[in-house]
Amino acid sequence: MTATTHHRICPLCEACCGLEIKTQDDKVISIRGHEADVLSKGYICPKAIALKDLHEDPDRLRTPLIKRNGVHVAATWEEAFAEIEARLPAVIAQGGRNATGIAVGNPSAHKIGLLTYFGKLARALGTKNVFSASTLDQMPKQLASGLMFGHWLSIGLPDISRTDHLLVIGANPLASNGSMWTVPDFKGKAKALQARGGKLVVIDPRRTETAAVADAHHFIRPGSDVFLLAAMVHTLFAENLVRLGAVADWVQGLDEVRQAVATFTPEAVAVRCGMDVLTIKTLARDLATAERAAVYARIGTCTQTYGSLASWLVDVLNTLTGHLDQVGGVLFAKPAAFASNTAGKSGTGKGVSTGRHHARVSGAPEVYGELPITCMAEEIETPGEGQIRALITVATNPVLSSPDGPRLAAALDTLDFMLSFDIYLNETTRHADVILPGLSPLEDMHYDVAFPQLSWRNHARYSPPVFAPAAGQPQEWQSLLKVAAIVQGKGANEDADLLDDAQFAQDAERLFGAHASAVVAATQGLRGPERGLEVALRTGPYGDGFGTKPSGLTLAQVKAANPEGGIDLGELQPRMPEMLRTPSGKIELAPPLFINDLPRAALDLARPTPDLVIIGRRDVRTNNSWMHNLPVLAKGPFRCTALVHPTDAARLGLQDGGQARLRNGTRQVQAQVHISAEMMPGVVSLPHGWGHDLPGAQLGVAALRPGTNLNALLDDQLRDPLSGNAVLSGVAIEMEAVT
Ligand SMILES: Nc1nc2c(c(=O)[nH]1)N[C@H]1C(S)=C(S)[C@@H](COP(=O)(O)OP(=O)(O)OC[C@H]3O[C@@H](n4cnc5c(=O)[nH]c(N)nc54)[C@H](O)[C@@H]3O)O[C@H]1N2
Ligand SMILES: Nc1nc2c(c(=O)[nH]1)N[C@H]1C(S)=C(S)[C@@H](COP(=O)(O)OP(=O)(O)OC[C@H]3O[C@@H](n4cnc5c(=O)[nH]c(N)nc54)[C@H](O)[C@@H]3O)O[C@H]1N2
Ligand code: SF4
Ligand SMILES: [Mo]
Repeated sequence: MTATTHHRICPLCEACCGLEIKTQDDKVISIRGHEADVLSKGYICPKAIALKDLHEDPDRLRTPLIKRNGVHVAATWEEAFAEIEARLPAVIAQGGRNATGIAVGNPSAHKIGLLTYFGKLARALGTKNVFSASTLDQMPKQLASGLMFGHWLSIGLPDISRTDHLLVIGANPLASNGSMWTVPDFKGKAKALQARGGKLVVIDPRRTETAAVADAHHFIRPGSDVFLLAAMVHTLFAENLVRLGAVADWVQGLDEVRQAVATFTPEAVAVRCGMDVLTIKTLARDLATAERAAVYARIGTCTQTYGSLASWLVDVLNTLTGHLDQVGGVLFAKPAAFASNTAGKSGTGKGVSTGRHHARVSGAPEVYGELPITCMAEEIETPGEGQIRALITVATNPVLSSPDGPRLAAALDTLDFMLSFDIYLNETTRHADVILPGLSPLEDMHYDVAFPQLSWRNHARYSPPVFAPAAGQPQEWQSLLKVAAIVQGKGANEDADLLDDAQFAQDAERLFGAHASAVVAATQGLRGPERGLEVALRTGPYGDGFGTKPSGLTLAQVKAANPEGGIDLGELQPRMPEMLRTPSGKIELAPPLFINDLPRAALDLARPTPDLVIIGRRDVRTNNSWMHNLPVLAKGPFRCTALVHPTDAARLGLQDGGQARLRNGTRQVQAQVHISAEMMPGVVSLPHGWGHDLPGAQLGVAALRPGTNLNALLDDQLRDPLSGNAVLSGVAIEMEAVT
């Protein structure tokens, strides 16, 4: 038998590398980087190889499970949908739509079926209790970008191949491979930057893998980025370094920003940041005087109580130094499909707002259609109208991923019904009454919906399935539609394809009016996400407009380009003011929500800082909570260690390799200590996504070295009040040796 070669985008992280996968019969025989891939040019990390383990993992679910007498048993698809029909509508009948909740997690961003069909189920439920991993992650960045530029996914991206100066704050792309920035082989691109005389500067409470290759690294006290950034902005004004450059005509709010940062002098913030005054000033001056420079900040700056302020100030800095929308500065992608900032009227739009409704218990405002995921436990626990009695989880494991996992786990057990779309019986899905498994990524076609909006280069890449799914196994979008139909009272026996056809006809009517029937006719033979993709590509900025621009893109062309690594649409280009979707048609430099929140931060400056705080950590061989069951990644040194600076270890009597108890109020966990001068003194680092020792899960490999659940230590009540994002970083803890 000869091997067959396939090309597929890796679905495991935001780098979205192009893979070359060789198969023989139904076996994967090799996985390598696809050299011709227009985005990743052959780069991969060790996780790509683990796709084989994932595909073959005996613990990966292939049939639905139903919980009977406390035990999960295999069921047919008919039985599973019948069980859902028997139990879910009853909850809605009794408690109304808000008696349901739905939570969606990280892998859905990497599956076009989940990403484009999740919303259909959420809309069918009609609940305001919609949660996602976004409020454990990047919601502050999305809120800041939304208020400044008019859309939630208008994210400024460093033009890494042409910049001379890159300031990285609270991100470790050498381990994470980039986030809110699809930039495969960050290391290679950073080296090229340095080779042409440019500088990489890193600000992080740990001397990370990225810091190790940087030209300069500065420690910062966790949670104090807002102070550093405000003081840098202050310095630009104080030293007359503000240059708006080419975007000057579009900027609104300069004076408000100047006034708002007036008290945040470098002298006022230095102690709080753990940095010296000159360093803060130099960071600002270097940024202002570099011809081509960019500030990139990520999860470390988001998962704090001032996450939105910090995210906003990052783009204030980019704007005030003349680097926004500049080649070699910060640019906006122009993706081929699905981008709201390429649709509708150009240069102006509805903008974004928050607080259209509020969480029932905490009163937290809705942001981007969601409530904070850290409100989920109390929304389940607290009686009254709108109490969540049925929960649907879609590709999420909040018992490990979200603060106070033990509290959430206990709450899940009190639900009347829980349904999980997941591929494992794990720490969260063990609580589900029904689990509907998705396909292996190798059985799924794919096109990235979100990441081309965040990519270092414009492109269009389509991945056909490598293997056909097992007979009778539905695609996840089909299962989502079936459950939506059950919720809508159509019963469990509707055909998913017919449901999809009906829905598509309706959507086409809404979107294309008089042309709807022509669009339906032009997409004959396609279904599901693939049909949505065809419409998005053809009506997108490079599309053929269904024949009105005959040389434009179609799905057929993107498919045909798969063996040669997709279609390259070139380097990012300046897009002002066309990409703006703010009501004013301006870059909103001073959104009132942020200006009004700065005094909260100013008050905080006076408070004492704790002796010991905890932060997270990522390792290239892990991914959040769900890849510890894959043998190729699980082997090697134990990674769930608590890194402690030598002076802290000495002060606390901790031994390298020994066990320590970490305490936050009444919450406590135990972890293995690793003494490391990488850490800023006073800061401990423990990775998240571990703790695979809970009963009822089926994760044979992960359970061998379960590690510690960092989120069992964190408080679900700590949030950024503007974005609802959880505080995962800089939380005060105590630590003691366990003998
Ligand atoms: N303390 C702390 N906590 C954190 C973070 C941190 O830095 N510190 N990071 C946060 C961040 S950034 C994120 S994004 C969240 C992630 O948190 P989650 O969104 O909960 O994601 P994971 O923990 O990766 O869990 C993914 C789930 O999806 C399932 N899954 C995998 N593939 C598929 C599939 O194809 N279909 C379906 N249906 N299910 C699938 C897995 O089995 C698993 O249950 O964690 C957050 N939690
Ligand atoms: N290998 C691997 N890759 C991943 C993931 C994974 O789990 N493993 N998860 C994926 C996901 S879901 C995401 S969202 C991305 C995240 O991608 P990144 O944002 O690059 O995530 P991290 O590697 O956690 O880097 C965050 C850095 O912030 C630092 N930090 C912590 N607190 C603070 C603070 O208060 N201020 C500052 N300035 N820095 C701080 C930490 O020390 C850490 O080095 O990674 C993705 N890629
Ligand atoms: S960096 Fe690794 S996990 Fe991320 S997309 Fe590339 S190969 Fe996959
Ligand atoms: Mo994330």
